[in-house]
Amino acid sequence: MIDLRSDTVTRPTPAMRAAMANAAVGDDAYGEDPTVNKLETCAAELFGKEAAVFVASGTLANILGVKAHTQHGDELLCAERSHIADYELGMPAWYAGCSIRQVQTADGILSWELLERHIRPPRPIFPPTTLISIENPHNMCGGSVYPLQTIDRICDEAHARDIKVHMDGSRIFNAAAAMGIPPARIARKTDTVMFCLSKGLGAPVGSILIGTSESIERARMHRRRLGGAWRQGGVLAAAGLIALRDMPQRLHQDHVKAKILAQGLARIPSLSVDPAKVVTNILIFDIRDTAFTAPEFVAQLKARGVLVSQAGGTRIRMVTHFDVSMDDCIEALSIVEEVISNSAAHSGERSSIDSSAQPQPNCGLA
Ligand code: TLP
Repeated sequence: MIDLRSDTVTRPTPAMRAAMANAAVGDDAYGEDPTVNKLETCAAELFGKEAAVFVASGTLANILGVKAHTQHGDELLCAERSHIADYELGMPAWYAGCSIRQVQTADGILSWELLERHIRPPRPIFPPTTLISIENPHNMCGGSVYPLQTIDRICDEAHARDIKVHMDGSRIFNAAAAMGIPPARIARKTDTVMFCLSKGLGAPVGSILIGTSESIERARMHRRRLGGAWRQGGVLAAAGLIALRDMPQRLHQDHVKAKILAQGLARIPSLSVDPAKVVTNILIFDIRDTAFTAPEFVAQLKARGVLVSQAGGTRIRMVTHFDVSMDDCIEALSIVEEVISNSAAHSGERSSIDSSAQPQPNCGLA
């Protein structure tokens, strides 16, 4: 199978497995796991911030970020189709008691001008806007990346109004690779930033939330409340340290693969994708001009050994990573081409695969 569903499917490298086997560990609930401590210190230093906390998932890192900055009854702003709003089971509402206002954007990129009109003035009838969440890169908008000045301006204007800024930097190392700058520069003015070790960086488990000592203390308390405190978490943190050491410098290779895929797909007449917009490892294309529904298309590819995911409506997502080679991508392209030309040859006939009867590899995205 050529697995382009997500970079979450990457498996730990031999160096990670060796580090896990040999990790020095202790009870992290007592603050005594040396490897977890090392990973947290390393991540805080890497981002030039005071403190960091290692957690099980990006979803947990995001809700701890929200909880670090908000009170029940507050409102947070984010771009439409943000992960925090669409794919985290309503955690900001469920756990933090916050409503979410999603702001319409082109390509998932917020600007201060777009945000400003959604910020509630302080009146006794409005939920106070206390947090802005920036997803960078923006997953469901094809891995789009924020210009630095846009982030800096959002942070400056928000801070002037006592509003905090959290960055869902699940793939911030991809943004950094695309821009050729350190991730610390991207998140310099944000109050908290989280990133995932378990996506393009290849670690088996884990994400990190970074911020001030005070906000991270608050996050630690809520992590424990949610059952997320580690014991000998060093076994996992050891892989995270290798991920930070070995993987950021190879991410541009995944971006080249995504670009080549996008350029190939753009040459197939009934598919819509703009290769110029593919700057990281995610690409989303539209099959609305083909004979297929998204579940049918996904099933056709799966039957020929290519896994992709649905991204809503007639949109399909592919994500490149180190477990798919350039040759895999070229093969995936020719399989897509074959599926499309077969459907054109048999137009009128619907797919012979009963997609409703098959489990859909859509990662819950549609
Ligand atoms: N994204 C996953 C799926 O959940 C959709 C994927 O395959 O892309 N923020 C962003 C921007 C994400 O893309 C994800 C995961 C998360 C947060 C949550 O991370 P996890 O899955 O570790 O909870």
